[in-house]
Amino acid sequence: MFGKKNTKAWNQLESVYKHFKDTQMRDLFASDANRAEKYSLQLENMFVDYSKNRIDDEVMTSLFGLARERGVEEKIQDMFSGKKINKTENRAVLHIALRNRQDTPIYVDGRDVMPQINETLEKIKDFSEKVRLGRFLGYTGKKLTNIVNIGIGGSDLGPFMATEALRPYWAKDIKCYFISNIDGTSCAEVLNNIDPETTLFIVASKTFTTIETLTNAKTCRKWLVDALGEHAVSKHFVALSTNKEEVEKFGINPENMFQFWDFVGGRYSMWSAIGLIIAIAVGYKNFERMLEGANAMDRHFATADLEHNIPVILALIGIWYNNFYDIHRYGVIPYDQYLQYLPAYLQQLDMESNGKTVTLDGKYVDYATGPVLFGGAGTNVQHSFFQLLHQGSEIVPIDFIIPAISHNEIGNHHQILVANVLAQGEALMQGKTEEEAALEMQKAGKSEAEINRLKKFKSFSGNRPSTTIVLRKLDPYTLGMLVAMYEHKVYTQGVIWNINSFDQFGVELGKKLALNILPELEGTAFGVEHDSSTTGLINHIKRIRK
Ligand code: G6Q
Repeated sequence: MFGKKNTKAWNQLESVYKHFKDTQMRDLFASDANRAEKYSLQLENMFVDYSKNRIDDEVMTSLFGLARERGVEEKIQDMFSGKKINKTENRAVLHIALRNRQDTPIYVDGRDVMPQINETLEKIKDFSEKVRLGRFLGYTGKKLTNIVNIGIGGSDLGPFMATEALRPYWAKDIKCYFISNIDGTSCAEVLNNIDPETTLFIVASKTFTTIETLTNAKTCRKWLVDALGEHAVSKHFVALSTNKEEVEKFGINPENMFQFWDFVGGRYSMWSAIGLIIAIAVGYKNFERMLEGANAMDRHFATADLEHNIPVILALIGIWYNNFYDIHRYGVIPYDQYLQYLPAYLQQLDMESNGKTVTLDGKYVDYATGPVLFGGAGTNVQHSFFQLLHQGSEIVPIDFIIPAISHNEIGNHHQILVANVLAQGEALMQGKTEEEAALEMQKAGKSEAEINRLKKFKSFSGNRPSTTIVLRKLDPYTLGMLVAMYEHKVYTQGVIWNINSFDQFGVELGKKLALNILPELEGTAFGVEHDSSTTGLINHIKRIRK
């Protein structure tokens, strides 16, 4: 049984931590001219510099020891061979099969899953091309140029993030919209701006039972039927789901349904039919390039030794902070406006996957698991929460992501952007001592008294970790690599923590309670027992709405 106390590698890391913990990265850089080269890796057009982390050879060797002890190598193979690693739901976890460009067979319960995956890909190709070329038209014969994805969680965040990330590749005449929130505003703000004759609704729901998605889809269906009549539905609605029965019940022709399977988790599903809107927006070829990029990362993850394995290394560095430095926060800052929704996407990927406290053996963990992840696009966030990153009492390890070439090389914008991301990493690592701050003020002609008054405020502790990921350019292939890298990082951490990264029971309780409260708000149920706060809030809101 895995518990931190009874593993050799964990104990080894604890003793390494004791003598290493106060080591300053500044000193490590000063004493080793090759540090950056040693702690960076290149995979195709992605370069990962992890040298600005609190690590040295002994730390890394001990971390690799932990990974080996925890069976990371075998567990990677288990995923790729279709084993049912989602043990609580007894499912295989095969997002890697969705982008298995080699088309090698992958068996689940003795059945190769590749033929059905390829069949759906063909269907996505065929349909996305027809829409783009105006061969699949709306009911009144007009081209479908407004594409609306209705979905939530894993059926929204991935396609939304990727579609936005690949905006430069959008067909000129196509506009994409996303309706996710049950808040009527989400529907209203889209429907107010589109024309039913030119709108295609994609209802994306693995289960086809999610209240938000079904309510939004019903509202959109009614809006369309009111404008064009019931017969128009089959020309304006398609469904992405595993649940044919519910799709039919909802009133979408099963011919307009794109299938996926229970071995694809919601937050891992943008590579499947859930990615249909991406394919329509950027074209099937580009969608395929995204799959190819992810596949390149998959092959790297499955075959590189741990010491050269990017997702594994990032996972281990995360473990080092989380479990030894007791740093349970983590930031992702893309310096690319097109990647502005990546942090929100990764928030789900990481926090829903590894926000668990029960091990695969059904015991409570005695160590920290998934960290709190947040982020936003640079340079904007430099002007908001970066103050805390530089001088706050919390240490927050950061992933910086920057493409070397921009899609919009206007004047020197991109050079300024690059200068900023590199400066942030440098500043976090180097910091500024009180003496350095004093010297600076002296040079600027400040008085002794003023220098003494201000030098603490103007000093930076430094030794704050970051990893810098440089992409050649944000294209579909590279986006695929990047996202797959994070998926595998999350899995590796889940393996080390001995938790199931692929279930999400934690989101169930609130959903159930909402179903209890709804009839009370609607006035069809009374006297349901709650705590006094919940009862008070229900009554307060009912009074206002009367
Ligand atoms: C993701 C989760 C969750 C799910 C949504 C939507 O891994 O399972 O975010 O994607 O709850 O579910 P449906 O696709 O079934 O509507």
